[in-house]
Amino acid sequence: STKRAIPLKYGAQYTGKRSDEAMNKWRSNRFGQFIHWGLYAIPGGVWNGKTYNYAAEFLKSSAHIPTPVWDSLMYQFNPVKFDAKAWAKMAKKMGVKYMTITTKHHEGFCLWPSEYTNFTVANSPYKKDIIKQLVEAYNAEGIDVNFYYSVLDWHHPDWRYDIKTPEDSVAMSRYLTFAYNQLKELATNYPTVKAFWFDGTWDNSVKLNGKWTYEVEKMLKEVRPGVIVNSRLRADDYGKRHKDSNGQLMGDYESGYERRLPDPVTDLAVTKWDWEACMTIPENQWGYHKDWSISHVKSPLELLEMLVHTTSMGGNFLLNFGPSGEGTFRPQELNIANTIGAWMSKYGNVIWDCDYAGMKKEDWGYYTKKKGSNQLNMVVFNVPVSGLLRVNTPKGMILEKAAFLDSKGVSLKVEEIAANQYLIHIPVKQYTSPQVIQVDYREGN
Ligand code: FHN
Repeated sequence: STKRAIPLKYGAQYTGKRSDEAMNKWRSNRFGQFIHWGLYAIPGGVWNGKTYNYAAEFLKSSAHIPTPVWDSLMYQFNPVKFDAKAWAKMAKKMGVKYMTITTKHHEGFCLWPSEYTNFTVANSPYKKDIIKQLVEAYNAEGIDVNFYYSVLDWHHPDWRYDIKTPEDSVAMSRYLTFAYNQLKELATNYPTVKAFWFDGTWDNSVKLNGKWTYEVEKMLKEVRPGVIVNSRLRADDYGKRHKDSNGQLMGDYESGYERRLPDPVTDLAVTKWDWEACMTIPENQWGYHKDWSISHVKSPLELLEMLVHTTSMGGNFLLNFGPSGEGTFRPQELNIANTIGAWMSKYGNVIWDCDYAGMKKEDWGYYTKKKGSNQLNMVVFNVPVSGLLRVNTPKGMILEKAAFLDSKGVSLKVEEIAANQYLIHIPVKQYTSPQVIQVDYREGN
């Protein structure tokens, strides 16, 4: 019984994984830095002496701040300590290969001098184009820059959450023209942009405009051939998001994993498409919040495990930073960048360009694998007290030798205990950071 495909005008623009050079590069990047920066960094979750625990970038809504009051924060935006080159150097040291910056978040404030609105950095005391400086500095370090863009806009008078009257429809289409123009402006004026990261597309007003999301994807790819668009942009003819009414992924990769990761045992379906997870360091804070004592703050080790976990399932890991209104990172963020960076400088090659290895998940950690190689990487987070690491191989895979990646090839004992079952023996001791073992294998019976 074949299910008849639903005819769609605004569904997926192609099917399957992209395999062009730009997409291969995006995929090989694996580790990225997300940056949420805007006017919300100035109050940092505190308004009239009161701390609001909800996400700092939502303070306008949590504290019921009228739009003109919020918007006047523009006249205080003056990040005197902002140094794009220092940010890029820190990112490089951390081991990221791309950076995604909020060109405009829900508040509507633009970090570039858009010709379509006055609500931009050009009219702040700071004046200078933040996006241009970031693109130049990060690109100079060999880091790709991607643009986050919120379609939802609390500043623009024509934005609508829903379309209930003909007037709403007229206003919203004016708004969508504005957003389309801004996106074209970004794609045109910053020619090295590699991807657009859409957000704020969940409201009915956007779902009723699947055609617009379709046209934006097309336009961006015409202006900037090879550019990559996340699934969050898209809605189809029937308002279905991410995947169209025929179940096909829209955009170039799936971007639904936010502050959570797919399960490495039960969610292996994700290995069939491209995807990216985004993660905060504290619980739900993307923009700068003055008080991080209100939530758990993830340790460098927890975040490193998430990065490896993501790589092991063929995804990209986008780790968020929320710089202050002055343009600085907090000590916890610097510590995370340094600690992960130290590990990446030794072991980055088991992350970049690596993918799902097709192996059964084991309790000691995660496998990654470089495409086309005959070598498995084992990233070990939980060392068994026995020092024996179990490896179950699929039929036809024979393990030949194993060694710690940084041991200059000193072999570890590989014991075959049954068909397709091995134990790798490692010294019993206290390990202070996740170890990497490389295993050579061959095909055979
Ligand atoms: O509301 C936003 C939030 O502030 C942040 O930008 C995240 C990042 O994925 N996206 C939205 C929530 O899904």
